[in-house]
Amino acid sequence: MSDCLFCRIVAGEVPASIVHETETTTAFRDISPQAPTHVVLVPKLHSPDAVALAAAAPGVLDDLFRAAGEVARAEGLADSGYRLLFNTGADAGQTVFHAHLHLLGGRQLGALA
Ligand code: IU
Repeated sequence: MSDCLFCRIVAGEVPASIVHETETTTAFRDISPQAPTHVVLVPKLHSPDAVALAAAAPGVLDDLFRAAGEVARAEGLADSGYRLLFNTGADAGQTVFHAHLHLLGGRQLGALA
């Protein structure tokens, strides 16, 4: 989708600090990090949120989690731990309506609100 920011990052039309890429997934550093490591993992396939992605292409959702494990290992977080989360819908704080998995780590994370 030409008006979707994350589609444009996946296409290389908008710059991003890409840390990992697979056939189905692009991962880049969040522009406004909420933790020492904050990576956003984005399916190349456009889907508005994670639940829609699960319905449309469950294998791509699997790929996202596999890629998250690889990023966590590369960032040195595999032993200390990290948080994976999908904001789904406006009340959850989703601002970009292209499914994406947040990976946060590098500090003790607080309880979820
Ligand atoms: P959210 O779950 O939809 O709130 O997450 C969107 C994230 O995308 C958010 O953490 C932003 O900081 C991040 N982001 C980005 O990394 N690069 C951008 O150009 C824009 C948003 I706009």
